[in-house]
Amino acid sequence: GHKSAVFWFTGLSGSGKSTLANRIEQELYHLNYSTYLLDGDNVRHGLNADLSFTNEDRKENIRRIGEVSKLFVDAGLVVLSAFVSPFEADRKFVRDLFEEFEFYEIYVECPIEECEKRDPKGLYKKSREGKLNEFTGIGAPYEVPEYPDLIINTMENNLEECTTKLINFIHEKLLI
Ligand code: GGZ
Repeated sequence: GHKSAVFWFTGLSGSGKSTLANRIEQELYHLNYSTYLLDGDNVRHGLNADLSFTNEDRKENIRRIGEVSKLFVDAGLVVLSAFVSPFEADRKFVRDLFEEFEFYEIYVECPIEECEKRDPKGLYKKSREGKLNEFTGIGAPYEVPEYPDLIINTMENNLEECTTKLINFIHEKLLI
């Protein structure tokens, strides 16, 4: 067996959270870690299908994901959670569910101009056209983490560089 912990990715839509988390999951698999990846694609369509993007629903979204992450940590897994999680208070709530060496906040940093250029789902465009209310970074806030455990800048570093940096960090933390 190995240690279990949560690596919590926070950042704007289009910053690269899910891409990085998926890539990291592959790497950890090859290193023989048992992992589980939580992101909007498998949570917001199922467990949290009843939640919208109001501040209250985002808070509840993050609370439930935190509790699910805790169950998976109890089950012995390395959990990768990739959610915008825009509010410091909600991220703090999740952190407080865990022991000090079980939770690591990773800020996936990318200027909003770059995220908007990438716009993989056309959501920034939709938001600019007034067809999507409360979109994070435009009609809704994103609170930059004050004390993240790691910052990964996906504009200044390519996917390989980000992956190497993350794997080194995760590997180190799983040895503590
Ligand atoms: C932010 C939204 C919104 C609004 C739909 N605001 O780039 P994506 O598409 O794949 O990631 C975003 C995802 C955010 O869901 P989370 O559960 O991570 O958000 S939170 O932590 O704030 O609860 C985006 C899409 O859903 N999306 N509407 N209004 N992102």
